[in-house]
Amino acid sequence: MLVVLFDPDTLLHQTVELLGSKLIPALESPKRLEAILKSLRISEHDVCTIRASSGDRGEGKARLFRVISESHHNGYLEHLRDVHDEWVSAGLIEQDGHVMPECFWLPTSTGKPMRPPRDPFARAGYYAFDMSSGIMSESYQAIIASANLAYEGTDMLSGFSVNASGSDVDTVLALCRPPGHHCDGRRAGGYCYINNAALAASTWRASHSDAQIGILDIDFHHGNGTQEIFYADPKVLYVSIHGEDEFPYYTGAEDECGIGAGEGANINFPLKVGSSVEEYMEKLEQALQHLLDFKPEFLIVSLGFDTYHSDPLGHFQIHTEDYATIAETIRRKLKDVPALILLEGGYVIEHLGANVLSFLKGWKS
Ligand code: Q9C
Ligand code: ZN
Repeated sequence: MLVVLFDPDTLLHQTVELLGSKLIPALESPKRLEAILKSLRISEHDVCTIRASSGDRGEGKARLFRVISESHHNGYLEHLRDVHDEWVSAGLIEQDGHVMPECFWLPTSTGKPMRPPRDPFARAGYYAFDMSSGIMSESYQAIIASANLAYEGTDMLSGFSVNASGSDVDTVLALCRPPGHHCDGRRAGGYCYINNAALAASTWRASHSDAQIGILDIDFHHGNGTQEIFYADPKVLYVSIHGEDEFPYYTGAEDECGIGAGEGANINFPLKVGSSVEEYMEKLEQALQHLLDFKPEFLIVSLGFDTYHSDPLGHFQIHTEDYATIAETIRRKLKDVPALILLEGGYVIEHLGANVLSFLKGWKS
């Protein structure tokens, strides 16, 4: 059985980004989720609404934060929570303003370690790597709601058993926003603030120690954050198919294979801009073979619809019906592996709903 998870608090985050030299409303907007929800409702697909912000204030929340802390720095999490208020108190912005970085941390020859500046204005550039990760008054609430969907979704799946003695939920689609795969645990970027995939992996491990976990990242962009977090980890296989030389520009090459004990557990498939669905499917088959050989007991799919042919931030020749083929191919190859599907990017609002429905149809076929 497949469950779709949604938290209305994820709609609260709405910020700006730098495009060229203009500050514009971020393409990663609440309208994306509204479009997806509308399509799901029209097709009478059940959507399960859960709220990070209600009820469970005690042990559940504490557990969520414990798991988030495994892959995210405490100073960074405090920054996400506090920086907007600090900027308002310092008179840098009004309540309805947006925190944006000015100067980023950069490596120097001094040998001095990275250290967060005390000044909250300066600090924005220490905890971010680009200007697509603004912070407004309700960002933090949405960021936690988004992360909580990954956390709760993983919990729902951890009771799954193939021989029907446990739960029959074998797939969860978590309608996360903001997305997660560009966040490396100490820097926001590419619309991402908490790495939802890393959080899901930590959540799974809390009840299945030593588990082999597979991550398939099929957002158009390379998931630099997820790669970074698991780069030395032999128990997590990260496999990504993404646009070559595209954002985030500095990662995603084929020769990035992992390090130390994690060598071999990181596989990148950069694909030329403008690639056809045939070229895409060829890479997908290879990616899935690697995942199958790894024998994961839990699969995380970072799913972006910015591979869509007319996406403003992506450049593959993929159409609505292709998402069914992609989903069916993943499911056929990795059947019986409980799967958490996390929404990442995808910016053509008018077609997002249809693309999600197509993916779900293929997954269930
Ligand atoms: N500023 C995801 O798809 N930069 N992130 C775009 C205009 C950010 C994409 C260029 C692209 C981020 C999750
Ligand atoms: Zn993307």
